[in-house]
Amino acid sequence: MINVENDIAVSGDVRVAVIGVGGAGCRIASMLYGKMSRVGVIAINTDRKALEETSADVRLYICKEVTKGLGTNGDPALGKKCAQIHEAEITSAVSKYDYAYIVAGMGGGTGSGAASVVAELCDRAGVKVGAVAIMPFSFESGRAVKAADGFRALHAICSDIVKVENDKVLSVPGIGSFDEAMGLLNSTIVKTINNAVEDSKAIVRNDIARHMDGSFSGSDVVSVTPRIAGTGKSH
Ligand SMILES: Nc1nc2c(ncn2[C@@H]2O[C@H](COP(=O)(O)OP(=O)(O)OP(=O)(O)O)[C@@H](O)[C@H]2O)c(=O)[nH]1
Ligand SMILES: [Mg+2]
Repeated sequence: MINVENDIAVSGDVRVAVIGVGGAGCRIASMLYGKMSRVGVIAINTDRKALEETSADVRLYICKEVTKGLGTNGDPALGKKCAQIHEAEITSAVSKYDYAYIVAGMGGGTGSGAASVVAELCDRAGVKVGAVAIMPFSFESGRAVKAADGFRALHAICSDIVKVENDKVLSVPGIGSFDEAMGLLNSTIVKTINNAVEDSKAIVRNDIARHMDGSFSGSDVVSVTPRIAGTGKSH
């Protein structure tokens, strides 16, 4: 067995990006910005104002021609089209990384439609890609089917995907307000991504190691199921 830590010193740092797509994704991206060492934050949105309020290393506005800067108003086909129109910029932003972690809310238009396009562009650029998909509350009417479709499209590209069910927070005892519920959800998602990023670094290291030594048997990225009250992962 070779020493992975020594090899990474030779191979250089693993470059990881977190990519927030849509309103929820960009909110989480902002929360992570500046909090993780040597991790790039990319924010992608169809909503110009929300994007301007997002903290990130790179902010990609998609796209004036189609949405007039106001988001997709819940239309995943529009979200998908906007990401496709901006394919070149997205590819250029992601391609300097080894691993990207996409975070997006499902059930609206931008996250549901654009996240899988972003994942595919990462994949095509040779960037390993994982995702956190935030599923809507069941009381948000008309979102379940769009969310399920968006999740399926994303999962088709990312085997490494964490599904966060917003609904789960409703059964956490002692939550007094909606803001408190969102705060708990978002801080849990931030911790989950932090853990995932660390895992990703290890996984990419393992991959590098595997290329360098055929006997190395590092496992590939696994499919994970979230536990909303913690940051642990069950396989
Ligand atoms: N946990 C969490 N969920 C959120 C947050 N904001 C939105 N969501 C969830 O994510 C789903 C999608 O919402 P957005 O991310 O705002 O939608 P979008 O991708 O910007 O789509 P459009 O605005 O329709 O173009 C919502 O139905 C909510 O359930 C957030 O800050 N935290
Ligand atoms: Mg939006």
